[in-house]
Amino acid sequence: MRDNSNEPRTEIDQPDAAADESHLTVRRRSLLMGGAALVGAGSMASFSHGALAQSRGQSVEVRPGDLDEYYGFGSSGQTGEVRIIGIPSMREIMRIPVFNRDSATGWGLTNESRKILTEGLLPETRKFLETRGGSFVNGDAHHPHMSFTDGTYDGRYIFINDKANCRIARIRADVMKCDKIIEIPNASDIHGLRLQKYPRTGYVFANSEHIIPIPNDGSVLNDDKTKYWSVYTAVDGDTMKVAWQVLVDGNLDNTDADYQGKYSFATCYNSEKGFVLADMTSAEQDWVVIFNIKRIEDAVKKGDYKLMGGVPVVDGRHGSRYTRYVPVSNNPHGVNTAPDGIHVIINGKLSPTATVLDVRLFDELFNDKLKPRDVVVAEPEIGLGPLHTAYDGKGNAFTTTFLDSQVVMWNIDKAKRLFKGEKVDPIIQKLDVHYQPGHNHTSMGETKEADGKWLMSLNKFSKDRFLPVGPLHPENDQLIDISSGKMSLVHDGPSFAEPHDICIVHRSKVKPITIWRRDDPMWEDARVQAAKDGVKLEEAANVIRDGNKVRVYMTSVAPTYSLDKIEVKQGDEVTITITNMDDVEDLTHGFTIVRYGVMMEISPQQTSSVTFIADRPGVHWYYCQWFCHALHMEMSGRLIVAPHSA
Ligand code: K7E
Ligand code: CUA
Ligand code: CA
Repeated sequence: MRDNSNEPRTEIDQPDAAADESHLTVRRRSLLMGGAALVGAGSMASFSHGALAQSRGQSVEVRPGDLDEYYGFGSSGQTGEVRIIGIPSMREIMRIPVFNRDSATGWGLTNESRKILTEGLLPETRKFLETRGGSFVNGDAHHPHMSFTDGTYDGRYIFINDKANCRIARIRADVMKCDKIIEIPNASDIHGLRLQKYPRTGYVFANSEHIIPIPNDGSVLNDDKTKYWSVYTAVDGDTMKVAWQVLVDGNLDNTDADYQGKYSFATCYNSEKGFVLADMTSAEQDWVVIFNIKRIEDAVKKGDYKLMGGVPVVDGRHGSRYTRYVPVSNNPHGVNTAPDGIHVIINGKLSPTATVLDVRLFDELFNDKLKPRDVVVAEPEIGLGPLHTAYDGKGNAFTTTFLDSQVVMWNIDKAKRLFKGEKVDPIIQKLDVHYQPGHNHTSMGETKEADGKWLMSLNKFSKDRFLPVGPLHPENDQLIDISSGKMSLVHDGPSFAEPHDICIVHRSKVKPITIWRRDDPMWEDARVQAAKDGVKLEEAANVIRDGNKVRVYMTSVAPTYSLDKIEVKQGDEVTITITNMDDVEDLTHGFTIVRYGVMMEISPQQTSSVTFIADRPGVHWYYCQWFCHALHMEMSGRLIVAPHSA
């Protein structure tokens, strides 16, 4: 049945209280709100008042004191951070600075964060940044994904790419802080990023989107496309080192992996190797490249690779044993593996179709028993501009159509039957979204535990959906209830530039700690230096002079620092290391030095440090910028910098 209605559902069903024990909080609420309130709620008007946004027993409302059922780990595009969104409330709970700078926490200023931001840079980049503050200050974060074990989220890490500066970052899910960032060699624009799902992550797969000369050292400056390449990268998620790369024909856009640990795949929109739009779209077809992980690993073991930029690069161009190229309609974009572990859907972008591959046929494809197009099992027409597909775990797919501004719900099995010639319509429903969606994502939908409850549509334009705020508009993240087997729009949420992708993780998978462990590796350098200085971080109140280097150690216990005065000389290189000895949940202190550009977070039991040149003489107050105590305003001290002449 086709349903082109744009309206949210208006009929209200009584919740199905017996359905799922694990979601009792939400369901009890629904029951409580049920009866009286909902009887009169069968109108559009009631729907737009969030309090009654209710459908088939799923409430979008999370009442005061209640918690969301899902974590959304969302990218922020050109903002360069990761955001944690509560779902279904759509409240932004936390921001995790990654590729950006952050004033609140001192990300990019503290020694701990500077180490993470710089240690994984390539030598030539480090040199380039020497006169630019040592690290990039921008990033373009697209694809956040939580690590997997056995096909589902395991709560260890979240990985994310930086398209702008070719990096991949890892976030620890126990403390929700970034702990590693590496730059990928031989690449331009690390874009698509997805993780090995089985047996575990394992590999972080990432695409170099734009073709470039390798090495890109100035020796090739012309338009000779035979000198320009893209590489597919597998990073070891445990060591955060490049395991191997594969040289491919064409370019690479998005990627995903299977549920068997055998294959990964990537879309190519520039098989033409064009340098301008007209050339990039000139071919009738581009392709999806399939990577045979086992064969590539064997090649690396046997030495069938070239060392380029310090990493092994396997030749995966046409004719290689390591890859297969499956032609699909011109300029595809997203590639998404279904939770059934069988189907992989390529989204057509320029073509109104989605192409469905069956991973069970890939063995025979690699043994040359099948031709590339033989692994295509359906190619339904979806609408204009299909970009990304999400799943409900019940055999249905949800594809965003950028040009139509819709999410299209369709049935994979029916699409296969149609492909075989049967007269069936795979389209179930088309829902207008506001406006121009990129990614969409379902709850647990990129795991084998897809639960078919919520769908988020990450829309690129918001136009008239929010109060006007000037020429720059927010994006619009919309929440759609899919629990009834139909889509109904339940929430609009503005977001700052620019969510591309989100993974929606059930809260049972994530177990963050609330107080740092004193033996955390994050401040290992501070620990080592303190030991050399004979200082105990936990009891510190020391100023140690070492030539023109001054190392200051103190603790914070609300509402005081262990030192209320620090005396140094103009020109000294000062390192201030503070350990927060409060071990009360939520008791974060800060440290800010006035007119010195110094500010950092020190959460319970954390050690943070910052190094700066004390080149401004005078009296400079330092204070705690994180409200911590009734006497928080008084939590301060003076940095006294004696001028050269004194
Ligand atoms: Cu479609 Cu970078 Cu995943 Cu944006 S990408 S939409
Ligand atoms: Cu310590 Cu505010
Ligand atoms: Ca093309």
